[in-house]
Amino acid sequence: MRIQSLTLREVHLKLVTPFETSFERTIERRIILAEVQVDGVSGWGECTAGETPFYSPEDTDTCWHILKKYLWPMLRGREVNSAADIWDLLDQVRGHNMAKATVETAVWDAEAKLKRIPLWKLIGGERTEIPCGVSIGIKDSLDELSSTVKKELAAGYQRIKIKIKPGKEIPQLQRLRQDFPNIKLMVDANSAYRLEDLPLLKQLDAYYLMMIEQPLGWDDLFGHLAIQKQLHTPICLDECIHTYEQAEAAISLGACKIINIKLGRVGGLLQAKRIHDLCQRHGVPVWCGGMLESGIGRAQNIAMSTLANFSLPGDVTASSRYWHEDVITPEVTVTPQGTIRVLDAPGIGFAPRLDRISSITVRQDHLT
Ligand code: OSB
Ligand code: MG
Repeated sequence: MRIQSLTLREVHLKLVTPFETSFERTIERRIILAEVQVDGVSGWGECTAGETPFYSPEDTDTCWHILKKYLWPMLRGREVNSAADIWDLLDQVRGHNMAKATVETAVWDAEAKLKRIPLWKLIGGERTEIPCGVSIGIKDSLDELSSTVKKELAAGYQRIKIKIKPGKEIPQLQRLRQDFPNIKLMVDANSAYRLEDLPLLKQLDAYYLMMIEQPLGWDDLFGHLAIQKQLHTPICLDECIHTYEQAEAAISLGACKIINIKLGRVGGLLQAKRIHDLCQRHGVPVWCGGMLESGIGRAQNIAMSTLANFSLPGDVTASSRYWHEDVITPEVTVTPQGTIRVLDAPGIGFAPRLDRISSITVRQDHLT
């Protein structure tokens, strides 16, 4: 396969509902879409970096810069046997996993299209239906939180995750357990707590949560180990896991019992699969995290979620929860049972809507 060109487009998309985490409130996304030309076929990938470096070190602009200045020159005109070769070609660049995943996932889509098979089959996926949960942002009032949970449960979603931060956890959990005693419930702190908050984190054990996601610092494996020893509730790591080696360290130290895998954060599908396989060997379940993706990233997430050890409901949900109009056709929909049925069309299986994409593109670069 010969890598012929890369088109980067920055698109702006306004969320249907603003999304608030412990670190910021997002109203509009600035997303880079990558279209790579391989042997005359287009493959599509999405950059999952945020608008700020407040979740992880990359942002939309660092990704554009790294892709254009360093990653593309390492790939331009190259002959590869598979998208599995891309990661090693980019080895000289340290970190910048979200920038790397943008182009790597696009080459996977192109390879699957060239082979006329769905991407999920190309990577060895097994599930034809994937379980879905929702991630609910921090709300101003308990009534608003409770009614949002009620609406998502009615839509069929199998588990509820709420974002928390100091002072916005105990009253929220008390209310939700009062209104919904038996649902599958979990929390995500996005690194809002410190080791000294252990007494408070211990109180969370009373709400029989499936897991507590990333309570401590984004690079603090040792702290998570210290609190996991003191908690009954499993810790799930998100921000801490950027590499296979970090996943290995987290598992062997006992810093977590569950891992959230995000394609961008780990550098693409090859690394995601390696971490998935490692977790599977150690009996650590994984699930697919979300980054408020447009349809392209969502489709990539669906393909990854078909791997066997994605046994817990992920944060991959219907297009309409995020966008008035998505950039793909068909849009992603969820069954009344809270699952997404995997498509059998070649590649990511959802077609980019070029007219819609060009109408929301604010900058574009065609690299050859
Ligand atoms: O920590 O999982 C996270 C969104 C932005 C940044 C970080 C996270 C999230 C989410 C949203 O939880 C998940 C989704 O895409 O619905
Ligand atoms: Mg998270």
